[in-house]
Amino acid sequence: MMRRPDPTVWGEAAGPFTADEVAAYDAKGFHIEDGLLTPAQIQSCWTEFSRLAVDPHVDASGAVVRERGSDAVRSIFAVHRHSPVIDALARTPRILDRARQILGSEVYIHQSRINAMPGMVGTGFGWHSDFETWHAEDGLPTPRTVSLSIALTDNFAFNGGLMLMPGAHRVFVPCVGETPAGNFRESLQEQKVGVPSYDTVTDLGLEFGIEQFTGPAGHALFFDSNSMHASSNNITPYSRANVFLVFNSVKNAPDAPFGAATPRPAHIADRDTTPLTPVDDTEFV
Ligand code: 6CS
Ligand code: FE
Repeated sequence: MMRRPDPTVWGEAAGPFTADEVAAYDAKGFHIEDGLLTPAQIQSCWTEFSRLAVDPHVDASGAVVRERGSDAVRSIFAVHRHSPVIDALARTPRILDRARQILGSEVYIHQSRINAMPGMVGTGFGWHSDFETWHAEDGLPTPRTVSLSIALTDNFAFNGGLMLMPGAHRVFVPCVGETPAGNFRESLQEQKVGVPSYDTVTDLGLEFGIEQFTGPAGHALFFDSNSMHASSNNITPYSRANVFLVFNSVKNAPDAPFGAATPRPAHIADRDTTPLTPVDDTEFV
């Protein structure tokens, strides 16, 4: 394990976050924003999710990942490409300006997805840092990247809500093992390569503790790309779905992968670094 040499908050750009919120994000590696979306906006996103989940064109593009051994949808990728509603969502000032404020520059979308955690059958994600994968497999040079997870359904402590280790984003955990060709086909269902050992997770958990993102639909979690996080299986009848948008700094454009032979497909790791331009807040309803 090594101390992260890079900042978490890049500079002192102005934006919607208060100084206290920025300081807490810097220290913990995440921030929960209550009521980021209105009920009507949540409904718009949900309608898009329902539409994309059965769109044969989206399925044929490879963007739909299903639960292992089941037809249940686990994730739909590149939703900002497939849905004008999600595209506008990412560019609403209350979201875009927060990403710019943290990263201190213009930003673009490195990855977008809707993660579904269907009731009874949804399976979680083991402990990992996203940056590990985005560095090794996608070639992002530094963790100048912020993720946003917006709850489209209520997130309870018991339906697979995201757990994070506050402060662990300041530690980088290099993971053992080579990246097999086409690793993403397996890792998006269950990640086995690029994850820390049980001993490492135990050490980090004892040092930093665990907090969980819970709250009603519309609540949102901003978190650092090197945050250590995981989710449990959803064995409850209450399905959980979140929109997940990853903003990368245009000053952190992807290079060749640092630990894989070939970059992942564009629907998983977008290489178009054109800065996002804002939309009028009222355009996204
Ligand atoms: O592959 C990705 O980009 C994301 N998904 C997984 C399962 N692990 C790394 C990262 O969070
Ligand atoms: Fe993750």
